[in-house]
Amino acid sequence: MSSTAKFRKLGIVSAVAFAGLTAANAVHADNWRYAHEEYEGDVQDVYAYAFKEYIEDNSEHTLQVYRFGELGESDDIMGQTLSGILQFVNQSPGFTGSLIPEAQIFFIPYLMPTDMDTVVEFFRESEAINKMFPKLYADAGLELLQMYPEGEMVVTANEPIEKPSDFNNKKIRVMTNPLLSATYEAFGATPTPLPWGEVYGALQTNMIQGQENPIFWIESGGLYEVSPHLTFTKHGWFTTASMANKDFYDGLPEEDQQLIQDAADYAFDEIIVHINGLAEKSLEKIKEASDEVTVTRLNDEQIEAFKARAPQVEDKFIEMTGESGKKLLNQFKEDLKEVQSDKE
Ligand code: 6CS
Repeated sequence: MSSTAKFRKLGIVSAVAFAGLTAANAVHADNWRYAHEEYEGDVQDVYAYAFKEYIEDNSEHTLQVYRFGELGESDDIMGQTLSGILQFVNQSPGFTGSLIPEAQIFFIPYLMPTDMDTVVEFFRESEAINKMFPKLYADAGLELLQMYPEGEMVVTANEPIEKPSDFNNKKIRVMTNPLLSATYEAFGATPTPLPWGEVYGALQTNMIQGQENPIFWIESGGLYEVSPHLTFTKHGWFTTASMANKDFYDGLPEEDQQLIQDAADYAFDEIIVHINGLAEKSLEKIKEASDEVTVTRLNDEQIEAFKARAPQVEDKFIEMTGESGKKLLNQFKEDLKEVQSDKE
């Protein structure tokens, strides 16, 4: 073969190899879809964009983020994830509780501590969160990536709430899981389960007289405009979770699974920084925006009156979840004891 012919052949071989490599890269560069339940700049959005940043900085993949309303309500984005239209979803146990009853554990009042350092350590270290929940989510077709806190729950109502009887004859909106209804029943209210999209209008038209949410959401969703009396009851934290469709996740190469886990860890760390001081800043914004708002912080004695009603909700949780819920609750309590003793 002449040298020109040799070079021509080498050129063809390289072109084929290059085309092959490009094809391999192209196959590997996917565009994944991720939906969450909140608006621009809210906690779940900050988490989603940190997750996206990590994925895009460390791979050829891209991530498209959809916010609240772009693809429907929380239950819609979960349905789309389970059917494989979306690869990732962020849904809060407040809604997932109707699919995975054990996820309702976050609605047993006064189970979680309210001080942020303890809560954060609990999410990082807890065996119930990091070992038991992934199995429960897997049984529902979901790869649980991260559970994380968004903020302390605060009640808003048409009047300040100081004692359980102040809840009498008030319809209080709850997310759509039955245990949260049991909590508000125990507190003396009439629980009204509603998807997020209906809450502002229902408060505005007095179809409901109150609701609960973390302060940043009360500010960003403008809830204080239509429900101006804020009460810090210290009964729980708003928790949420990021997850993937399990079939999609299981079908990925190990390298991509690791990338996703690392992205979830990265986003968790970003969120812990983001929520530090967020409630205080949001409360300041609310006070600046409205003269009507009142803030009630229950004292220990007032809290006791609500706390005394928690055991009946715990019983209800066991009734709804059986052995599996009992085991989870025991582990949850053990994990909490451990992080609390670390803090002493
Ligand atoms: O109350 C709700 O339904 C909403 N609350 C928050 C903090 N995030 C999303 C959720 O849908």
